[in-house]
Amino acid sequence: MSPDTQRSRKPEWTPDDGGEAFAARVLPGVAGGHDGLPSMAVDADPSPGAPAERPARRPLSEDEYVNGVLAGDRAVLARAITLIESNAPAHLAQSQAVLRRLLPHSGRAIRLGITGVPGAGKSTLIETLGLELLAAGHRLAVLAIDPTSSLTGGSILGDKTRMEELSRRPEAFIRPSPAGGVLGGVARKTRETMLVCEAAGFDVIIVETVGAGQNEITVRSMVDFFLLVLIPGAGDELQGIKKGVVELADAIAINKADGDNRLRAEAARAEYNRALHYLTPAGDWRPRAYTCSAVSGEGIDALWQVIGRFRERATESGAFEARRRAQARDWLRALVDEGIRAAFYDRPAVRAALAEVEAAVMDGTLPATTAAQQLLALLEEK
Ligand SMILES: Nc1nc2c(ncn2[C@@H]2O[C@H](COP(=O)(O)OP(=O)(O)OP(=O)(O)O)[C@@H](O)[C@H]2O)c(=O)[nH]1
Ligand SMILES: [Mg+2]
Repeated sequence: MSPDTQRSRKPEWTPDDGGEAFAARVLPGVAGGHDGLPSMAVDADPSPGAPAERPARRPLSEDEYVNGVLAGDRAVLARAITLIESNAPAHLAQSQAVLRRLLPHSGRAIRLGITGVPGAGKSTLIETLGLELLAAGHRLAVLAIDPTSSLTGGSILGDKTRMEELSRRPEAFIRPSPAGGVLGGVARKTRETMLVCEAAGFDVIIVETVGAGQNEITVRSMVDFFLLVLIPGAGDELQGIKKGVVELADAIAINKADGDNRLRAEAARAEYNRALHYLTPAGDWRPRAYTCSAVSGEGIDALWQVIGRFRERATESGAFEARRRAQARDWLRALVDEGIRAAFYDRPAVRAALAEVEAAVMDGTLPATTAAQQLLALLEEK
């Protein structure tokens, strides 16, 4: 395989007639071999070079997906995620059937969301924390939502190199979420991927997202604990952090608290603690700011302990389960909303009238409220 095709290739499961219905491309992980072992990067089929032993494109049956995932078979897990990521209607039916059977086996992991501006050190922090977690016997899945990759083309690969050691470990699974398509699509795929990873036995799931507006809210809606990673010495404005995002956080990590940065990190921590103090906590959990260094590892263990305390307390109070139940309900409603909207705009009568009504509103000849009423009245039409 040439280096180029190795960098980005269609998922191995892609059917020949799948065309561009597949938003995802599979990137291989960091090449293995440093220790003489094959690469453990597993979002790609581990045997792409061995078609003789394993027919590469044989579609898997529903049973094969379910049993493979439950057995923790990484190749099947990767293919199940590829199935979930497919935008083809036929694949949706199969992925939903698989998911339905896996659902009873999901839910046992702690789900962490990690957000922060580009370069805050999220991936480095995940690498450091992740290696500690593996040492403690956990199994970790990292799902990276990368909204910028369709523009830069390289961010995901960068992420994988920053989680270099983690991506080589068999107890870890790193999977970039496809950036293409609508946000709702990313949300569905990430959420369902998370469930499948849980069914495969991963007991810690981390969703990494770049702080860029809507993403945080989407990730917040699918995780138990939301960690905001900031760096010292930059104001909120500079860090591109929307005011509301601080309010979503269950904890703030001031990263890069090392070398010359230590004092500034301490000052930032104090400042954020003051800010957090004025926010009304949602339950009995009071978010606080901490300093850490993803590079030296200082403070990372303490962060994990904070997460552990949160889980313990929220489980005891029932808030943990209540949050998950509310998330599931909200997700259902969001899907229904999306479906209604799509069905509405798809109606022939709406399609016929829309441009003209919109033009009238833009020209200022028709009030928007009246226009909306006119369009919605088309729902009555057969
Ligand atoms: N000094 C210092 N540098 C760090 C620390 N954590 C990360 N870095 C460096 O900061 C840069 C960005 O780190 P990443 O982990 O890639 O940051 P990120 O938030 O994942 O970035 P994106 O995924 O691009 O949004 C890298 O050069 C890291 O080596 C830290 O604790 N201390
Ligand atoms: Mg990153």
